Amino acid sequence: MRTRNNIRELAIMTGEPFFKEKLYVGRPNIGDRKRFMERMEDILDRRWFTNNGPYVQEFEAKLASFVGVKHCIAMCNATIALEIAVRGLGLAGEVIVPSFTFIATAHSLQWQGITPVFCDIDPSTHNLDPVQIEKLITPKTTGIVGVHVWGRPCEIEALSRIADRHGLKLLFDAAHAFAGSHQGKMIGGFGDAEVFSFHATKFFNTFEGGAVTTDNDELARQIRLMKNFGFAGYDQVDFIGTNGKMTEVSAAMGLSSFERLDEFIDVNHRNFEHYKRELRDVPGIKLIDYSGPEKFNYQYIVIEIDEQITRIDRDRLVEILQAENVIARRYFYPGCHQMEPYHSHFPECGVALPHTERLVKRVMSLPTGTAVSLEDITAICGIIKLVLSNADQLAINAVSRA
Ligand code: T4K
Repeated sequence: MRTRNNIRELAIMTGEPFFKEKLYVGRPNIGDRKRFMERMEDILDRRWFTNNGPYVQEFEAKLASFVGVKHCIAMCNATIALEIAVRGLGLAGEVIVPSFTFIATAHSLQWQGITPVFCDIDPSTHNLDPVQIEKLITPKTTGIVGVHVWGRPCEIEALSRIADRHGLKLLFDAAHAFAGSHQGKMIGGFGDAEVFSFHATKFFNTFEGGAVTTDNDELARQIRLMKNFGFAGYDQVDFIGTNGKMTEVSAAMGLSSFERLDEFIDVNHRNFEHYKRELRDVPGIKLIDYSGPEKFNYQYIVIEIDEQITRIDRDRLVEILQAENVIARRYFYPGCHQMEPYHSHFPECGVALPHTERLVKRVMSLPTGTAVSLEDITAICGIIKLVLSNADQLAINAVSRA
């Protein structure tokens, strides 16, 4: 098998990129093409493209049953789904969220004039630290948005207890967590509602898409109206709404992907186990684990770099990998609190987020999914090991050299 044997061969030095084609985090998985194309023909024949069409209805029913909830409302993406869920739950004032998340979690609040109050994470789980949440509750707090980062569930019971004790709403951003479980129950059925993303880069995609799942009948009724401008009938608007509808084409992709769900998860799992084997004995590299009796989708391969041990920092490693066409990503650098408008609103906020600040400098995501083979993973890990065993020569990055 082809490998890198010498640092002189690295693309960052004198060599050509190891991979001719770029390997991405989030290369879309594609379900059964034939079934998708058949559905496309159907859509064209029926001339029903959006507005709660038959494929959207079928998609919602399949997902509700899979997740084990009464209601699944499909949407055009998870960001709009979050915004609508936030509005449907009546959140206002201040809402507690992690900073260690994709910016959409915070924006879905700020977009509606609600202040996201950033809470630190537990460094061992990368999820909200319940102990820190309690310290941030004020008379203005109306809710908590927990994020199941990398698809690993938040401390759901602890968050639920805090929400109950303080009369707060509890929403989960489950963008990463479709097909996962917690204590034997599928993610999607916790809190007041949960929101999934089916963006192209998610292991289960509808091109763009998302959904709110809930067991709350009244909330579901409102969310359904809100995602369709508030229309309750042809000429009747009941309250303010937006356009969050999923198209038939997206639902057709979702149904075709759903038929291949097990296969996508098996490939992700296989890739994860291979990364785990390859990186097992590499000092200073910790692979985020998915273990235990629960279901996971294994869609994020995330490593933490302990620079004290590796003697090379995360950014330099990303730079070296990207030169080899391994497009590793620094999710979620630099943390929402360091991005605008939040950085200007709360310039000192980082002081209260020591674990977030530390983690955003240490983590990177590596390519996986059906577009990545075991040989690719062996080669990626081979490059990482070569770099680490020559860290002293490679540690200085282009900026420092200049
Ligand atoms: N909450 C959380 C916790 C989230 O992580 C997200 C989204 C959301 C909410 C909001 O969900 P949506 O509104 O998007 O449904 C990506 C995704 O765009 C985003 O959906 C995702 N999280 C986030 C973690 O990652 P970017 O800005 O890194 O995407 P981008 O365009 O760089 O894509 C990543 C790589 O994937 C590219 O380098 C190339 C490859 N790619 C991408 C697309 C779109 C392809 O190969 N084919 C494609 O079609 O955010």
